[in-house]
Amino acid sequence: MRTLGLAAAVALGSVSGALLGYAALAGGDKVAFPEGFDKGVRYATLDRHDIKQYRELYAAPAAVEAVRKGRPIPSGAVLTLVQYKAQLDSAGNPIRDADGRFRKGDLVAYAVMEKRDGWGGGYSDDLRNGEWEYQVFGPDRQASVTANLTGCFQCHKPHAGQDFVISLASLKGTPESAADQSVPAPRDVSIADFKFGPATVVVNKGQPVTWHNVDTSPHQITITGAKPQRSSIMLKGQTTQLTLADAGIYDYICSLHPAMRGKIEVK
Ligand code: HEC
Ligand SMILES: [Cu+2]
Repeated sequence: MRTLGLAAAVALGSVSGALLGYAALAGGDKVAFPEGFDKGVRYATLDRHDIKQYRELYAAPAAVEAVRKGRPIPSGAVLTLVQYKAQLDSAGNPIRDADGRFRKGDLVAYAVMEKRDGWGGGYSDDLRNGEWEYQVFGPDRQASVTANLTGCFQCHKPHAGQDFVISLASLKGTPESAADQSVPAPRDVSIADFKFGPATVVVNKGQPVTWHNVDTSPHQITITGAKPQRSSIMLKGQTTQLTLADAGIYDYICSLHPAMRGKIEVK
């Protein structure tokens, strides 16, 4: 009985392996767990209100420096996005620390993207993300067997103009000293269920505000008042940024759904 079970498992394994190979989507197997990722630069820390997660993003100094200086991201770059549950209060709302940031709860997963010369050739043009491959690792640091890696390619694809990265791209043109803010000010807004979260975001002059649209509906940011500005339209999964040069409090709406309102405080 035992032997039979083992034989069946082996046979099943080889069948699914063959299927993956056929679909040419086994590219994630090229990505190994990024041992020592936390020795690199933590280039961003994010609160994701929409999914109640706290996230830390890491990369090697060379990749961060390349983006700062407007150079291409080098081959061999590995970006590690560590996802944690936010700690919740009894009402199910994220608990915040003194700086207004979410508190780190249980580790959920490591999402990794890695770029190497010659990678990516196996994908169709409508899916390919340059030379990047994606993988997800569980808290045990083993590759996930359930992750939808095609979804990674689809959602990062609209960011082709900035080599498929989103948070890392916002470092372009920033000085090195900005890297060391281990806990940068919250300046990321999620759009979920036709709401901006947080409703008020605080940034420094010249520091971009980033909106992530996780709704199925498109949205577009319009800053109203004396110095109007309008962002690009974000489809599901897309991100947009606006930068304000002067201190003040700015109201904004979604131009497609004007009942959606938010505020930006520029210091
Ligand atoms: C719904 C759209 C969406 C999907 C699907 C998605 N991502 Fe992302 N990804 C983002 C956004 C938005 C960011 C910016 C940071 C954030 O919001 O957490 C990001 C950032 C990243 C980063 C950090 C790079 C950077 O932008 O600086 C990595 C690594 C990453 N994603 C890996 C993955 C992997 C692996 C998958 C597939 C399992 C995946 N992503 C699927 C939207 C997506
Ligand atoms: Cu809208």
